[in-house]
Amino acid sequence: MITLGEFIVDKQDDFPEASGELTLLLGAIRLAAKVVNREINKAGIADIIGSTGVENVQGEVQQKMDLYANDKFKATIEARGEVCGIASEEEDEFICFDTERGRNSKYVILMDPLDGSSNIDVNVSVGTIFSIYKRTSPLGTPVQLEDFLQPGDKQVVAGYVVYGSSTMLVYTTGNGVHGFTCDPSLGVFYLSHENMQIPDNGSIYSINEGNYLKFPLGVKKYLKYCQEIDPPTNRPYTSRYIGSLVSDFHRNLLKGGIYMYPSTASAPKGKLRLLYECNPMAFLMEQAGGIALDGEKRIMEINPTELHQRIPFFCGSKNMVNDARLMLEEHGY
Ligand code: AHM
Ligand code: MG
Repeated sequence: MITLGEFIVDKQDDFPEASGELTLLLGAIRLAAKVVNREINKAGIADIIGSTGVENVQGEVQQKMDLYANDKFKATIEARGEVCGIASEEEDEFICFDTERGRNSKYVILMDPLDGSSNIDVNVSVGTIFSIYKRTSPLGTPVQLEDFLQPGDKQVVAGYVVYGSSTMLVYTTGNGVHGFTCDPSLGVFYLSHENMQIPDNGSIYSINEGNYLKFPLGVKKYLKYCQEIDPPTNRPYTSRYIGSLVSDFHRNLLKGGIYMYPSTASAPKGKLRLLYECNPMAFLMEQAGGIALDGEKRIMEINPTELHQRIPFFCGSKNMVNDARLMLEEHGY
């Protein structure tokens, strides 16, 4: 059995200029994930369920666990000192680690510390999503906004942790997607899913169908296509939607499927965040042989303009996303 730590060290040579910083950074993420996991498992008996009553910059009410996860990841990553700054879905602005060590670190990290957190109250899986880039500003200076506003194609590492019936950490460095399952008795992540590949065809579609009337015509047409009876193409597809991106993504990655969060009449840019959610998931999806689009363009080619930018998101099995793309192109999205 190979542990996550052993695997990361073993793969360090994938980076020509590897100096061990990424290895330490992934180690920090692994540690914070274990701490957050321990806390999530106590939901119901510890006072961590429910909202804080405080809204984040995007006008969403923060859950107690959102803040806990945000603080743990921030503190653990800062303590390891391998990044010059961090941007989080839970923070209004990016955080600059303006110390000698921080200024001389070459990476930035962006994260959604606890995605789908309202699901905790009802004992449903949630996740952490992270994305690492090399800074573009000079070493030795404080991190700048531009360091965080890079297209997804520049990601060095992306991954997620799913706190589910078992806890898994899945990541890519651009050499395939690898999944590790935590043995709770030892607190060790073991390699359980090497080189994950999404099937080219699937039979699951995942979308919040309650918004149907607010969807663009192309999305409505594609949903009707998913529901048509046509056994040779596996249709009707099965509808599966947890409302927890990491869990929905993880299931579709393993089984084959399409995940959609389109624009709606009331949210013209959709709901998901380009930097904290869509880019890391797009990197993982492409590495697993799938596709991730905003409806038309590759997610990872989009030049971000702001930290909390939202974008419509369509991702999953190659043939399913291509079918959707044709309908969006023809009828609008
Ligand atoms: P969050 O980052 O505030 O938790 O919101 C993101 C979540 C995703 O996990 C999930 O896919 C989506 O919101 C569900 O939204 P909706 O309830 O509109 O379907
Ligand atoms: Mg989120």
